[in-house]
Amino acid sequence: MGLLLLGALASGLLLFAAGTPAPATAARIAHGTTGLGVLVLAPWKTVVVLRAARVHAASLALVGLLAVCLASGVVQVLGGYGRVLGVSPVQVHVGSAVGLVLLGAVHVVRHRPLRLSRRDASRRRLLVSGAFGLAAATTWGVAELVDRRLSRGAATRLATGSHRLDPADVPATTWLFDRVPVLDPRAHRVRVDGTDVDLAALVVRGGPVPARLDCTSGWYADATWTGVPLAALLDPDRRAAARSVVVTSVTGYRRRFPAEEADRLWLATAVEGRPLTPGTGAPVRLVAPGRRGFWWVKWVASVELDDRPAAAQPPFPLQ
Ligand SMILES: Nc1nc2c(c(=O)[nH]1)N[C@H]1C(S)=C(S)[C@@H](COP(=O)(O)O)O[C@H]1N2
Ligand SMILES: [Mo]
Repeated sequence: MGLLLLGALASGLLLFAAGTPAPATAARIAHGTTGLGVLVLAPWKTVVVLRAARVHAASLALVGLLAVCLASGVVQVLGGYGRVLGVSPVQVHVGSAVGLVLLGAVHVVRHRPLRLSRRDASRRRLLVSGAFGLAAATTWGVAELVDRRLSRGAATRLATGSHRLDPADVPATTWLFDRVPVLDPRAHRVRVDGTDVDLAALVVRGGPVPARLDCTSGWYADATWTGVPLAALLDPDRRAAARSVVVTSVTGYRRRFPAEEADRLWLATAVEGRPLTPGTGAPVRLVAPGRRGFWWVKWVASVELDDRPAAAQPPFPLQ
């Protein structure tokens, strides 16, 4: 059970980071398989917990969080995208998973994990575990096929698991704690490698950029943005000498990209022919096709070249 939970956690993190179909598919198969394994073992584990001589509050919380986490995962897959009281199933799923990680750490410290004995590693045990894994993977595959045949859900689901939304229905989304600022488009300047660029200059140079915004909260939308590639705004020699390019919002939210990606990143001022709204990043936001939504920095204040590698940042934003 512990190994399955660790597997589900690791594959869930990979699925959250994946922006392109191949890694997303691999992560989704692993997440679906380990998740199903946990789902099957959970009732049995719950009985073990409740039968214990002394039931700790922490154990009950663990069981409860696991139930919420599993249920919200199933709802995300089968139920399509929707929000209840402003939260989506994936947000509940990830929130309860974070809670599980914290409580799980306490649990491991309290009850020193049982040492793996010779018996645990016996051939028979390994065969049984292998067969269980195979059965979980097969069940996941069959469930996926059935869902694809029967429901409208799977047909519009991406490799990352996100459900399709019309660009007009996209909710203004922030990562964790960021707030929507309201900026004056005429006064706004973007500092690009030390030089101020005003909005009119960006609007004039903007071209159409069809791109898919795939948010980790469970939806995606295809839309055509109007934008200028970062590469067109940067000096080629300075860009060639830099290792990363950092895009920072007026709010302080920022993401760092490899410098050579600058021709695949756009500063956008409009979407579907209309200027951006405050919620969607007005007056200017980043469009980063092939990267998950949290890379698409809104309310861009600056674009800076830097010597540090693109990996010199937390894998997910903290703001
Ligand atoms: N400054 C800033 N930019 C941000 C975020 C944020 O919290 N702050 N959230 C990101 C996330 S998680 C997503 S999915 C997209 C959402 O863009 P939208 O609101 O236009 O749909 O913006 C990204 N850009
Ligand atoms: Mo997002």
